[in-house]
Amino acid sequence: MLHGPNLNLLGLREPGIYGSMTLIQIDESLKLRGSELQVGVDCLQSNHEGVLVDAIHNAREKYQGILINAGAYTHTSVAIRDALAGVAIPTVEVHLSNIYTRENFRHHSYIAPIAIGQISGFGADSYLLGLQALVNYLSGVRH
Ligand code: CA2
Repeated sequence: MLHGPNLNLLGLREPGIYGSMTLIQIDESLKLRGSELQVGVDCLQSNHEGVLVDAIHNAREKYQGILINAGAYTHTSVAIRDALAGVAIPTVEVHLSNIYTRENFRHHSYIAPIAIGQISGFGADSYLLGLQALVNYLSGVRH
């Protein structure tokens, strides 16, 4: 699980847009659901694009899937998109808010075209839905 910039502020500010759960609580919920699904989940948050790019590179041969909320880098970062495409690890993009009902600049995602899929607008549930979707994909489950 990769969390992008400012997501360390979750639950501390702007609960109206992003909900009241903290990042630690979201990570705990992912690890718990992961254990129910019999997969391990490691989580990293960074406010720095290069740290996220390095983490994606380091995911090669260590992780089978990537769940990412790249935050504002979703809408700006060709580098993160290229890293994800470069390692070719199945990726699910998640967002707390519905990026399509917000400002126009949030409507475009550089990541979406190279992701398996995107889940946006379900608050903290987006992460759990994204994890389920990623595990289903990796297990070959199709609905
Ligand atoms: O809805 C999402 O998950 C976003 O990825 C969140 C990003 C935003 O730039 C994207 O357009 C959509 C912003 C994350 C900032 O999180 C904060 C949390 C609490 C207080 C302030 C910012």
